Amino acid sequence: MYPGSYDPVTNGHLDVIGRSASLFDEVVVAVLINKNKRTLFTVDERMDMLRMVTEQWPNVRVDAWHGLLVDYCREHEIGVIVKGLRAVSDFDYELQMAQMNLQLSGVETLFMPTNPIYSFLASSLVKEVATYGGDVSSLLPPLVEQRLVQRLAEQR
Ligand code: COD
Repeated sequence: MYPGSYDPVTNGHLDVIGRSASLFDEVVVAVLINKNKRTLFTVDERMDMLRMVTEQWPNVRVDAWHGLLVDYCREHEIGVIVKGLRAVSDFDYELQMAQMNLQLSGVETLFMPTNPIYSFLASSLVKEVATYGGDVSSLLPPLVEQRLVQRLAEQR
């Protein structure tokens, strides 16, 4: 299970998905629905982009979930959550969640260190740069970049 907001999916996410796909028989990439968080793309749009950019990995499945992650894992008999770590700043919160999830359900969390070329990369930063017309083409799959530019233009 590799959960996230994926608003939108970036090359940093894809790097973790590809590496996970070579480690596990099956990888579920789940868009976690958080009603308190304003997103640029709907859940369906985020899932659609994820499906298209993960086509190359037949063992990757895309889904969405509202609620506790461990409940999804329990329902689908998933024993491992993968989280990407970019910097020490990610670690504090991720450690707390990993320990809570272990306590709640026995599901383990594996931390996958970011590929250094993507260590600065976050969906929120990409959106900010693109909003002001910056070039984000090296940070996103082409299809996602297209949709991001289009969505931002619609909002202007
Ligand atoms: N390189 C490597 N990893 C990256 C990169 C990058 N450049 N960018 C992001 N990542 C990792 C993130 O660290 C994260 O692991 C994952 O990719 C998804 O990133 P985002 O930004 O799309 O998603 P987040 O951080 O908003 O997602 C937070 C979750 C939804 C995963 C988290 O809140 C969660 O697990 N919620 C479930 C609800 C729940 O069970 N709550 C109780 C927890 S104890």
